[in-house]
Amino acid sequence: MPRAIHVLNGPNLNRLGKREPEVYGHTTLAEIEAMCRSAAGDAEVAFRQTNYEGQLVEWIHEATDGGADGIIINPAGLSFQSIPVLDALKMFPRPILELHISNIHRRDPIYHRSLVSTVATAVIAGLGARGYATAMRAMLELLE
Ligand code: DHK
Repeated sequence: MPRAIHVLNGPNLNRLGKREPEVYGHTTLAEIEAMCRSAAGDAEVAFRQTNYEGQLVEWIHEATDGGADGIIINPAGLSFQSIPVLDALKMFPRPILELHISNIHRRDPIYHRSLVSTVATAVIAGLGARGYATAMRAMLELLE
Protein backbone atom coordinates (compact mmCIF):
# COMPACT_ATOMS: atom_id res chain seq x y z
CA MET A 1 0.00 0.00 0.00
CA PRO A 2 1.47 3.40 -0.91
CA ARG A 3 2.03 5.59 2.10
CA ALA A 4 -0.21 8.62 2.75
CA ILE A 5 1.62 11.73 3.92
CA HIS A 6 -0.15 14.95 4.86
CA VAL A 7 1.83 18.19 4.42
CA LEU A 8 0.14 20.94 6.43
CA ASN A 9 1.03 24.62 6.28
CA GLY A 10 -0.01 27.42 8.60
CA PRO A 11 -0.69 31.15 8.37
CA ASN A 12 0.90 33.45 5.79
CA LEU A 13 2.66 30.63 3.93
CA ASN A 14 0.32 31.28 1.01
CA ARG A 15 2.35 34.51 0.59
CA LEU A 16 5.65 32.73 0.03
CA GLY A 17 7.55 34.04 -2.94
CA LYS A 18 6.84 37.65 -2.06
CA ARG A 19 6.76 37.48 1.75
CA GLU A 20 10.05 38.66 3.38
CA PRO A 21 12.18 37.04 0.63
CA GLU A 22 15.32 37.80 2.67
CA VAL A 23 13.96 35.36 5.31
CA TYR A 24 11.82 32.91 3.27
CA GLY A 25 13.35 33.08 -0.22
CA HIS A 26 11.50 33.42 -3.51
CA THR A 27 10.02 29.92 -3.83
CA THR A 28 6.22 29.94 -3.91
CA LEU A 29 3.99 27.48 -2.04
CA ALA A 30 2.90 25.96 -5.35
CA GLU A 31 6.56 25.26 -6.19
CA ILE A 32 7.04 23.73 -2.73
CA GLU A 33 4.02 21.49 -3.31
CA ALA A 34 5.56 20.30 -6.59
CA MET A 35 8.87 19.59 -4.78
CA CYS A 36 7.03 17.56 -2.13
CA ARG A 37 5.11 15.51 -4.71
CA SER A 38 8.25 14.74 -6.68
CA ALA A 39 10.18 13.73 -3.52
CA ALA A 40 7.25 11.54 -2.42
CA GLY A 41 7.53 9.10 -5.32
CA ASP A 42 4.43 6.86 -5.23
CA ALA A 43 3.37 7.97 -1.78
CA GLU A 44 0.01 9.77 -1.64
CA VAL A 45 0.40 13.42 -0.64
CA ALA A 46 -2.26 15.73 0.80
CA PHE A 47 -0.80 19.24 0.62
CA ARG A 48 -2.72 22.02 2.41
CA GLN A 49 -2.37 25.58 3.67
CA THR A 50 -4.62 27.68 5.91
CA ASN A 51 -4.51 30.97 7.71
CA TYR A 52 -6.98 29.61 10.28
CA GLU A 53 -6.00 27.74 13.48
CA GLY A 54 -9.25 25.74 13.65
CA GLN A 55 -8.84 24.54 10.08
CA LEU A 56 -5.33 23.29 10.86
CA VAL A 57 -6.71 21.43 13.89
CA GLU A 58 -9.42 19.81 11.74
CA TRP A 59 -6.86 18.71 9.12
CA ILE A 60 -4.78 17.11 11.89
CA HIS A 61 -7.92 15.29 13.09
CA GLU A 62 -8.58 14.16 9.52
CA ALA A 63 -5.03 12.82 9.26
CA THR A 64 -5.53 11.03 12.58
CA ASP A 65 -8.91 9.54 11.67
CA GLY A 66 -8.10 9.08 7.97
CA GLY A 67 -5.06 6.99 8.64
CA ALA A 68 -2.34 9.24 7.31
CA ASP A 69 0.97 7.44 7.86
CA GLY A 70 2.78 10.67 8.65
CA ILE A 71 2.39 14.43 9.02
CA ILE A 72 4.87 17.04 7.82
CA ILE A 73 3.78 20.36 9.36
CA ASN A 74 4.96 23.94 9.09
CA PRO A 75 2.66 25.52 11.69
CA ALA A 76 4.30 28.91 10.98
CA GLY A 77 3.32 31.46 13.62
CA LEU A 78 1.01 28.96 15.35
CA SER A 79 4.11 26.97 16.37
CA PHE A 80 4.81 29.25 19.28
CA GLN A 81 1.39 29.80 20.85
CA SER A 82 -1.22 27.34 19.62
CA ILE A 83 -2.19 24.85 22.31
CA PRO A 84 -5.11 23.61 20.15
CA VAL A 85 -2.64 22.61 17.40
CA LEU A 86 -0.35 21.02 20.00
CA ASP A 87 -3.25 19.10 21.54
CA ALA A 88 -4.42 17.88 18.13
CA LEU A 89 -0.93 16.64 17.25
CA LYS A 90 -0.73 14.78 20.58
CA MET A 91 -3.56 12.57 19.28
CA PHE A 92 -1.68 11.63 16.09
CA PRO A 93 0.05 8.29 16.86
CA ARG A 94 2.48 8.21 13.91
CA PRO A 95 5.56 10.25 12.85
CA ILE A 96 5.30 14.06 12.86
CA LEU A 97 8.02 16.14 11.20
CA GLU A 98 7.98 19.83 12.13
CA LEU A 99 9.43 22.08 9.46
CA HIS A 100 10.45 25.73 9.34
CA ILE A 101 11.86 27.35 6.20
CA SER A 102 13.97 29.72 8.31
CA ASN A 103 16.26 28.79 11.20
CA ILE A 104 13.91 29.97 13.95
CA HIS A 105 16.68 29.76 16.54
CA ARG A 106 18.69 32.44 14.75
CA ARG A 107 15.74 34.83 14.69
CA ASP A 108 13.87 37.03 17.16
CA PRO A 109 13.36 35.21 20.50
CA ILE A 110 9.58 35.10 19.85
CA TYR A 111 10.41 32.34 17.34
CA HIS A 112 12.65 30.30 19.64
CA ARG A 113 10.24 28.14 21.65
CA SER A 114 7.96 25.99 19.50
CA LEU A 115 5.19 24.14 21.36
CA VAL A 116 4.96 21.72 18.42
CA SER A 117 8.57 20.63 18.96
CA THR A 118 7.47 19.02 22.22
CA VAL A 119 5.47 16.38 20.28
CA ALA A 120 7.31 16.29 16.93
CA THR A 121 9.40 13.24 16.04
CA ALA A 122 11.98 15.62 14.59
CA VAL A 123 12.39 19.26 13.55
CA ILE A 124 13.90 20.68 10.34
CA ALA A 125 14.63 24.41 10.30
CA GLY A 126 16.76 26.70 8.17
CA LEU A 127 17.11 24.70 4.95
CA GLY A 128 14.84 27.09 3.07
CA ALA A 129 12.08 25.75 0.81
CA ARG A 130 14.15 22.65 0.00
CA GLY A 131 13.61 21.62 3.61
CA TYR A 132 10.23 20.29 2.51
CA ALA A 133 11.82 17.77 0.12
CA THR A 134 14.29 16.82 2.86
CA ALA A 135 11.37 16.28 5.24
CA MET A 136 9.55 14.12 2.70
CA ARG A 137 12.59 11.90 2.16
CA ALA A 138 13.10 11.64 5.92
CA MET A 139 9.44 10.74 6.43
CA LEU A 140 9.63 7.97 3.81
CA GLU A 141 12.70 6.56 5.58
CA LEU A 142 10.92 6.72 8.95
CA LEU A 143 8.01 4.77 7.44
CA GLU A 144 10.15 2.02 5.87
C1 DHK B 1 7.16 30.57 9.15
C2 DHK B 1 6.49 31.57 9.82
O1 DHK B 1 5.41 32.11 9.33
C3 DHK B 1 6.98 32.13 11.06
O2 DHK B 1 5.94 32.54 11.91
C4 DHK B 1 7.82 31.09 11.73
C5 DHK B 1 8.23 29.81 9.76
C6 DHK B 1 8.89 30.56 10.82
C7 DHK B 1 9.21 29.30 8.75
O3 DHK B 1 10.42 29.57 8.85
O4 DHK B 1 8.78 28.56 7.85
O5 DHK B 1 8.23 31.39 12.76
